[in-house]
This record gives sequence, C-alpha cells and structure tokens, in this order.
Amino acid sequence: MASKLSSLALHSLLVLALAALLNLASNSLNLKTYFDTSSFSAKPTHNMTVKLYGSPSSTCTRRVATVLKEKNVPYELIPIDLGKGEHKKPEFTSLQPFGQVPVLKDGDFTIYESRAIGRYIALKYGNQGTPGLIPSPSDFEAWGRFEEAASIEQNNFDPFASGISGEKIFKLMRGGTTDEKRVKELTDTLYAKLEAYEVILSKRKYLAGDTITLADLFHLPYGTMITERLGIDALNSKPNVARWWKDITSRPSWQAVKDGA
Ligand SMILES: N[C@@H](CCC(=O)N[C@@H](CS)C(=O)NCC(=O)O)C(=O)O
Repeated sequence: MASKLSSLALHSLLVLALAALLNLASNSLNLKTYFDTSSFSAKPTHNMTVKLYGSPSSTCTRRVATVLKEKNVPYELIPIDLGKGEHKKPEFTSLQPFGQVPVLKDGDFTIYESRAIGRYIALKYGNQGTPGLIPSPSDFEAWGRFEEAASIEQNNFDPFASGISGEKIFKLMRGGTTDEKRVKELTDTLYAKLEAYEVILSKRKYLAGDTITLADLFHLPYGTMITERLGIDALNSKPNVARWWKDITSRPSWQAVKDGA
C-alpha cells in the first residue's frame, strides 16, 4: 500500500514537473512578443536602447553613429551583413523598403535615411551632448543657413566623394572595373567645388556659422574614405578647408566610429 502511495506521489510529481516545463516553454514563446520583431536581434527591446541597424563599416551607418556619439545617445548596433544580402531580405525591407542601411529604431519609432536620422536624433536629444547641431526651426535665419549648408553637402560634395568611392571601391567589390575617366571627372569637379568651400570657410569656422552642425558632420564618412583610403588629398589642399577638415575629423565622436560603428 505504502509503495503504491509513493509511486502515485512520484507520478504526480512528474506530471507537475512536466506541466511546469510546458508552461515555461509557452512563456518563452510568448516572450517573443517582447523581443524585436526582426530576426536580426534576440535582445529584449523593453530597455528602450536605441537600435542602429547597419553595417559597422558602412559610410551611412557611421554617419548616424557619429551623431549618436555627439548627442551622448547609447545605441546597440544590430549588424546587417550586406555581403550576405541581409539588407534585401523581407525582415529588413519591412523596415527599409529600399533595402539599404542604416535604419534606426527608437522605442516604437523607426526611421531610415542617414541624414534624416541625424536630424531626428539632434532634435529629440537636443538637451544632451553637443548643443546646436541643428538650430531651432523658429530661428528662421539659423534654420535657413543650416539647410543651406546641409544642401551643400548633399549636392556639392556627396555625389563626387561617393561617386569616386563607388568607382574605385564598391564597383570592384561587385566584380566590376573602375571607369578612370569618370573618376577624373568626379575628382576635378570635387576640387572645383572645394574652391567654393574655401570661400565660405574663410568667413566662418563651420559651414553654417561659427558652431558645428550636422551639415559638417555629414561629410565625415565619404570625406575620410576618399582621403585616407583613396589618397585623394582634396580636403587638405586649401587652407580653410584643411583647417575645417582637421577640426571635424579630430572630434571624439568620429574617432570613436571611424573604424566601425
Ligand atoms: N540615402 C541613404 C543611402 C543609404 C545607402 O546607400 N546605404 C548603403 C550603405 S552606405 C547600402 O545599403 N548599400 C547597399 C545597397 O544599396 O544595396 C542614406 O543616407 O541612408
């Protein structure tokens, strides 16, 4: 009788243990809802850490990382392997329909386009880190000057610096060959554009005035790529441009991410 009872107790214990195990498994399945919905992260999102989806070495990812550093915003880099085509997979294109890095997730808010992300960070975290990276939109003149400078970077610098990098680096990575004639045209145009930079920077410390803004920082990734990786010395060829370039490249924010976001 006693042995029957103890085998019953053992059986009940086993049933209870099994139920507990099943409960644990189902809870851990439910926990999935607390995790990032993308397959790139298995880390809980409830700590609200800003997530930067990108490739540590990508220029646009590092453009955003510099701004995060300037604004003292801790972030978690969620690596997207461009070599494996992770940026073209549905998990990623559901965040960035063009299939390009970077993407930033701040709580429930998702944003892409590196310069737009930079503006968002500078405004949202306006009260911390480096002040004045973006002016208040209610200061019309400062705003206008800032947008002018940001537009200069996007239209008079980036197409040439990224174009040269595209020809001399990215094309080769895809198995193509560099079009040297196009590189020469882009390089000549870049030098000519920097004549105008020299005029502007002989009157102001930075592109939008006497304090640094996002417009200056946005130059860093491609400027460094053409200077350090390709040996094109355009940014050191004129005194005021060189002074400005030395200033912005020596910022701790850039030094922290230049070799990897
Ligand atoms: N305008 C976009 C450009 C993004 C972009 O070109 N990202 C590159 C890496 S720097 C990329 O994802 N390249 C892969 C591809 O276009 O397929 C931005 O500023 O965020």
